[in-house]
Amino acid sequence: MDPYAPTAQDRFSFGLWTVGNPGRDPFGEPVRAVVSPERIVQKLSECGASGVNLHDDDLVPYGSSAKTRDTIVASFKAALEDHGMVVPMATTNLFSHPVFKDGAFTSNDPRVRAFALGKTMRAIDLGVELGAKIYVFWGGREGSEADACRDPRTAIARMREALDYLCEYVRDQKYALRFALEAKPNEPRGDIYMPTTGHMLHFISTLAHSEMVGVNPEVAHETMSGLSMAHAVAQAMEAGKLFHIDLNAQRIGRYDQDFRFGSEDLRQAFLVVRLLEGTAGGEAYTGPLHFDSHAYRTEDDEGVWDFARGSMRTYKILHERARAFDSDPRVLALIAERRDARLEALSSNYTRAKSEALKVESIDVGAVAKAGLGYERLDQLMVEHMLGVH
Ligand code: DIG
Ligand code: MN
Ligand code: MN
Repeated sequence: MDPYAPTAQDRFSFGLWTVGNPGRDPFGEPVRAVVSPERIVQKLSECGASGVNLHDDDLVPYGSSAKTRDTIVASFKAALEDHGMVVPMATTNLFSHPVFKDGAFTSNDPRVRAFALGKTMRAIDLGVELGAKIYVFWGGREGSEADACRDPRTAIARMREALDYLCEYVRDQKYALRFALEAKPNEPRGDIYMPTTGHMLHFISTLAHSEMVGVNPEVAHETMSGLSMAHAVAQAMEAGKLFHIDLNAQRIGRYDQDFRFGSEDLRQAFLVVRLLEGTAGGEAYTGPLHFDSHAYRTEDDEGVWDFARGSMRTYKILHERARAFDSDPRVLALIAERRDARLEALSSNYTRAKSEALKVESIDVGAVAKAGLGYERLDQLMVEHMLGVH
């Protein structure tokens, strides 16, 4: 039995747009045929994934009649049923149609903002109908090039107004749905508002129903900003706001590559899996593990499923390596927390007396400054565990 074969318990999911990506890019036409949603469901099930996600337009082409919509949805539901697949997450395409060329919720045109709200509510209805419990908002066009076009504060206020409105809609409809905001620094806009997970975490705190709203950090997007995905994930987890996650791979300073998970910065991938799975002792993430990525444009249909299988295998291999790393006595000794009950008591839960005592406390700073921390040994052990030496 392959120890790295994915199972339904792994909660792996892919968007219709990921394994259905036909290989079009800004400089070339599609290289692969369009794959039907039903075949995607079947093939993902065969690969061992358990979830399939969608934008509204991925399943129901924009402009379809109500009758066509219902026929498409019925066929998709049958495929989900036949192959034992679920829909953990849904989202809205608020970036392809030309009407969104200057944004959706942050557009200067109230007609666009109204249209975007209507389209999103219909897409929320579809997602809930398919069983989604998480709704992602990636504001791909919510940004600018000619920055004098609007005060960024107005953009933030419009985004807040839209999300508060949509939270009210979900509450009014009594949907069991939570929102996850996905940050990206740029592309397709010159700059995208609220460009990192950190920006989103603050923005969420300003919403009327912030308890319903979390984040969906993506490896590629934090990396594009030159930031640590592991730190973004950790801050989201610490805030109780990691509602979803987009796993892929990315080289800094490049366009949004959305490569196969683990195919670029393997250290970051290892550290992210270590956090998500809680192998170092922290609380684990129990939400969907979504691979928002696609096969290289060089690949044929079979290569697409190599991509999907590789994404999940790498995750499971890194999970096993993180478990081994965090149970290695040498590692445990090196990261054992130094304790000093007296100083810790003085340094927490402020009182006037504690402050006066700390101000005159004598610490042997020379000894502390001289002591080596053993991080070379620790990091070498991490690298060796990642390489499967131990
Ligand atoms: C891009 O990273 C975005 C869109 O693919 C989608 O809206 C979101 C959901 O994963 N990620
Ligand atoms: Mn991306
Ligand atoms: Mn994404």
